[in-house]
Amino acid sequence: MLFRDAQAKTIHLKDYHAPDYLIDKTVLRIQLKDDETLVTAALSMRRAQPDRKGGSNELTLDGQELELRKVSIDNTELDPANYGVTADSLIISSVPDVFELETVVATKPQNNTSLEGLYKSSKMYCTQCEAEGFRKITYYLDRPDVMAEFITTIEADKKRYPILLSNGNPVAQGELENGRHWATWHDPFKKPAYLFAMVAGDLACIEDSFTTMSGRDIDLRIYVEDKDVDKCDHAMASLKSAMTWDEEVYGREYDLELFMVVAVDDFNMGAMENKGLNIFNTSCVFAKPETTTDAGFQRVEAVVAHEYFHNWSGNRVTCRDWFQLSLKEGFTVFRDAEFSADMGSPTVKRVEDVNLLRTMQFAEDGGPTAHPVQPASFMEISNFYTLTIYEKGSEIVRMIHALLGAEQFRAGSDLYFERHDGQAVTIEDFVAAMSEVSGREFGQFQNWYRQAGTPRLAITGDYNAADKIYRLDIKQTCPATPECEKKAPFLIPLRMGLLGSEGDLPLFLEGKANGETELVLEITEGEQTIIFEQVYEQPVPSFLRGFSAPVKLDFAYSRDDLVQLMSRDSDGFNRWEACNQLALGVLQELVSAYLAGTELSLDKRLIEAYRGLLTDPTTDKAMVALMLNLPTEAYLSEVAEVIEVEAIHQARQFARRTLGQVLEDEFMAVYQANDAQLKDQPYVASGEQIAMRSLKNTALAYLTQGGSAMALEFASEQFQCADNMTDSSAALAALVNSLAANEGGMAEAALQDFYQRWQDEPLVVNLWFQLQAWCLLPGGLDRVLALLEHEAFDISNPNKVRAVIAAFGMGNAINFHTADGAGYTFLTDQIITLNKLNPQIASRLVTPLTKWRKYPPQRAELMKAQLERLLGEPALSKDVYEIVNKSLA
Ligand code: B3K
Ligand code: ZN
Repeated sequence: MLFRDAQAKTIHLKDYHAPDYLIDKTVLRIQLKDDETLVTAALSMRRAQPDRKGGSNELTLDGQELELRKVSIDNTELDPANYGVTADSLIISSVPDVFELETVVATKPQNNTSLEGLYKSSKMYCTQCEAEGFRKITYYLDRPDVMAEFITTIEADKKRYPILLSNGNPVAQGELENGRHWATWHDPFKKPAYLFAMVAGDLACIEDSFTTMSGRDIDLRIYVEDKDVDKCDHAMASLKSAMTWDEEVYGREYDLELFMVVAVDDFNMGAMENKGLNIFNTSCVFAKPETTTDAGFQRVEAVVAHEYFHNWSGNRVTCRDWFQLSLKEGFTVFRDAEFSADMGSPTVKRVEDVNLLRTMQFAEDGGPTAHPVQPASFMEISNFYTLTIYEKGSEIVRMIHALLGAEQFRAGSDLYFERHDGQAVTIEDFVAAMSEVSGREFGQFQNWYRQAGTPRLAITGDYNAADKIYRLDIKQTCPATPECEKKAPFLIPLRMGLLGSEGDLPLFLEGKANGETELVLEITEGEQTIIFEQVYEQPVPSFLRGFSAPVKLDFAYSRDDLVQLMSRDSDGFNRWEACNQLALGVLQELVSAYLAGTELSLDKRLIEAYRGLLTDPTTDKAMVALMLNLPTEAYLSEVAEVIEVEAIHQARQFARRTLGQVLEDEFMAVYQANDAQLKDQPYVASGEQIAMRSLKNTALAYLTQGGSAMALEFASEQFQCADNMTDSSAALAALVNSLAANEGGMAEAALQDFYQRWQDEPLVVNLWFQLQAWCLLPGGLDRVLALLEHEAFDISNPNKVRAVIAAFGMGNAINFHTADGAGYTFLTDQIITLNKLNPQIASRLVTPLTKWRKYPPQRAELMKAQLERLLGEPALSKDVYEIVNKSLA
């Protein structure tokens, strides 16, 4: 048999055509053995349009890295003359209209380091098939619009693999000779191959049950290694909350008798929504106060919910092709965000999501890998599990929700699920359902799906006191992106209000009396003027409330306006945003001063605003903690024309230090008050406690940055006495980033202590790796090189790669972007190693280099040279090739 490398070719949405053949039923027998795994696939197939005249009878099945042992049609083995095998297909020259195809292939999951298809994670077998991994298990029509009923039998050694799982319901099991056993599973819901899953291992399980709204009892099981059973309660509780929420908010009930989650150590992303058998990265299942931070608890809740919600938005109604990926991902992210908002604080959740979007997705949208939410082409679909598909996709669904209102949106979602249940559909089908229930036309709105780039709204306001008129001139633009030079205007829902001295003013749009204090303007033109009448005082406008559209907005606020909005806007998100804008302006001013070589001085208005936050007991603690977080270096880089790494870093550090010093008493008081209050209560990951811990640890970070000796004592005492990982890791991070604590040996001692204590908990060791990779003190690359040599580091485990290599490349600019380019060479070395082991992970690591054009010439050249070095690598995976190639184009 001949193996060639699969060709890197571009696939276009416009070339989509429906499948020529369909698979009604897929019967799999998977025999797991130490040397090789045999997969027998019996597929009941038929021609999709039997009446169509002409056309060939040739059948092409997808398959990669498979060793074909046998192929037969209707029980007759085929002569090799009648089929051919390439690196990524099996071609049978002629097949009947209706037939049974049987193939037997051998694979070696024990050598599969790509973590795609069937592979081993520690001692267990597991699978990851989305998007195109099933073709590494057997020859198949591996595309989401081919949906089949699956019957799966797994056979393995009983002692080492007592648990055998697949999608659907268990139907039979039995013993075999030589200590082997088997189990058969049946999934009655037709599904694409990407939702297939199987697991074999020695697993313990925690069990619970859920009664659905129609009174059906569902068995819930979480399978983990025996040592981890004490870490699953939060995931189980989250699952039950998600099931209840989806019934209440979307009227969606679970459909099988059993819902299973399996946690594995080695996983390329967070989790996977396989029908009835979700497979999770342990990092998104395990949660225990001693080992998991508050952020970890929240992530588990969100990811468990996200995967569960896919049962409807993704599984029951799936994607026609991978250009429609955001159909399921954007919608499901929107669903999980609303769920998390309902479980905790909606404003906090919104601020967190908008921060991610504006920092990471806007950067993606402005760089060489920018792509529309419905891309027009791709080379490797794994590269399209992006912030654009997920986060911007969710923002688009949120805008539809805003335009329709909750009730019509629900009617639209009901229609969508009902009309397309059991089908593989498109983004247009989703929008059509929303359009139909509302009578709204979505023509222009769909530009959001088809055009990449972040639109910009430039607004000027003019108040005419004599006529009591406030006039807004709004201009929208969108920069060119690789796929499109000139953009058609977007429909931008701009939720807004006008703030007067006594609060929100009633709004009277020209010609229309309404008097509401908030409205959603629909911006549809390149240039648009809005006139408000009966405005009796000069207002301060509050735009984009709740961040009503994923755009950049320019309005020349004075710092005093921002201080006003920060304390008085009726919209919680915009109160945070005003603080964020105030801090951003101050930091940008410091960056300019640093570049000009002038002395840095911090605007008193920011200091006073922060003092107000720290001393006002009425402001929500979670909000205070959020507002005290200065815009990150990553965000400052995103909004900069040219990224001046050192200036950005020094400006921000200066602000942190100064605030820590000037407000030492206030930070101290906040630290002590919250610490004392928390000490009286047992740990719970509740919104209230999370806010207190976050506020207290933010205060601690400012204090240690400010150089307070007392703060180091607090940090050290907190590190030793904490009963939860949030406090313990925050204290450790404060020590690790403190020059004084490093010089005194305190930081090193704490690091050793921490490792000794947690070395048997891989996820905690990852936190330990990450906070060292993030350490901002000089010498970052040497520290990271040492971490790679550490006994606990393992480059074949994606979580470890993320904790060390990605954390350094994406979260430690000052150490990564040293002027000699050593960080770039280091990252490229790692990408080259990973390109062979795990192309998906390798490709993600290229991200920081893709932004090379935004850096000053010297650094840009060094980054570019490393991209060119990658391009010259022999045997570059499609994954890495596509990103590097686009970055250099
Ligand atoms: N659908 C999966 C992601 C699969 C990624 C494949 N490379 C997880 C999720 O979004 O729910
Ligand atoms: Zn998803």
